[in-house]
Amino acid sequence: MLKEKIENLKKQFLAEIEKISAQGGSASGGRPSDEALFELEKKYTGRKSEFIGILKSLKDLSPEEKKQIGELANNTKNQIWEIIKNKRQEISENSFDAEKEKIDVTIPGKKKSAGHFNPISLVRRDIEDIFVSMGYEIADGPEVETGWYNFDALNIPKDHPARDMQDTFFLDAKDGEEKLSMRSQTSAVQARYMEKNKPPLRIIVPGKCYRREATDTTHDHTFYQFEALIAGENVNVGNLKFTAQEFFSAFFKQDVTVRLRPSYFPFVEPGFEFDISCTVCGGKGCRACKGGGWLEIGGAGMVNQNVFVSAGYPRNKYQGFAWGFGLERLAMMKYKIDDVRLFHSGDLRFIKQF
Ligand code: FA5
Repeated sequence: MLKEKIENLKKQFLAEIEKISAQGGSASGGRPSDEALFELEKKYTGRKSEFIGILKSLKDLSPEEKKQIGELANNTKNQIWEIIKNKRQEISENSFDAEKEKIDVTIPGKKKSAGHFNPISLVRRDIEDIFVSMGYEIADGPEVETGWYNFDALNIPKDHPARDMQDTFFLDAKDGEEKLSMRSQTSAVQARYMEKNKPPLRIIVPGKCYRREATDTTHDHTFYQFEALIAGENVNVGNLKFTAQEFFSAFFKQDVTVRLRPSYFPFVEPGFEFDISCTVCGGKGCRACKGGGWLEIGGAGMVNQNVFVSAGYPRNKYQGFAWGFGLERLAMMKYKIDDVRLFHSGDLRFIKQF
């Protein structure tokens, strides 16, 4: 009886595996699905299967029958497992489904977004290209600065009111140590560079500056300046004006006129506020220049002899000019941006426009 039951179960199993293989469809090459195989295995050899029930009932048989039927049951179970194992093997070896995996080459591809430069970097690179082509070197200095380089060497003594013109972020210091500050102007690099280099020299210093500002559309706590410094034996205000004019015309790709207005910076003598003709209206007067035709860019002047002396040069041997222009201000004009705070806001909607 048991013998027939086992043989019937085997026949039934073989019929079923044939059926689920056919259901896999011709595209599958007559292979059942993984799930169907799993179900079949459970049905025939799982803990609650009829087959296991038969094996359990062997204990009630005579030793002779137990041996005979037990052997048959075990062999049949192993055959079932072997068949299932082979089917699984076939599935994993032939899992490529041409129908499912065919590629439609006419579907438009997904565009990968490559990174791009922040407008500050674009402007900085433009500036560097123009000055390198004019024979200038690009210099650099630390953003955390000593009082000496940020102020003293620039002819701004300890209690001079000029220090108040630039509200500065100071870092904590241990007792007896100097309080360092975040550089408030790229002019701090002037003495650093001159200590190590003798005239004639021509440098620009594009870099970050920090000030404790009540921010508004034209003032941020973090911003870029680019300093220019030139020193030699025959340098005059005419050189300053000409160089600046050449630069701005190249930068804005249009004729730009510059205007110097007398102003005060302790590190230059004479000192100027530096304006350029409005790049939006060409100087006729518009909203961007508030009708005046001029835009203020930064400070400039002839290097004060005290600065040369601080850097170790002899007094009155050399002349030089220097300026410190706002880099964001140039970017704002070039790209028609109306709020300086956008540059460092981290707002991707803004940045992605460039
Ligand atoms: C200076 O910083 C001088 N060191 C410039 C200088 C250099 C004069 C060499 C003479 C010789 P001032 O504080 O005006 O000057 O700043 C120069 C320019 O930096 C400003 O005209 C403006 O374009 C930019 N700037 C200054 N403060 C800010 C700010 N908070 N946010 C954005 N731009 C600023």
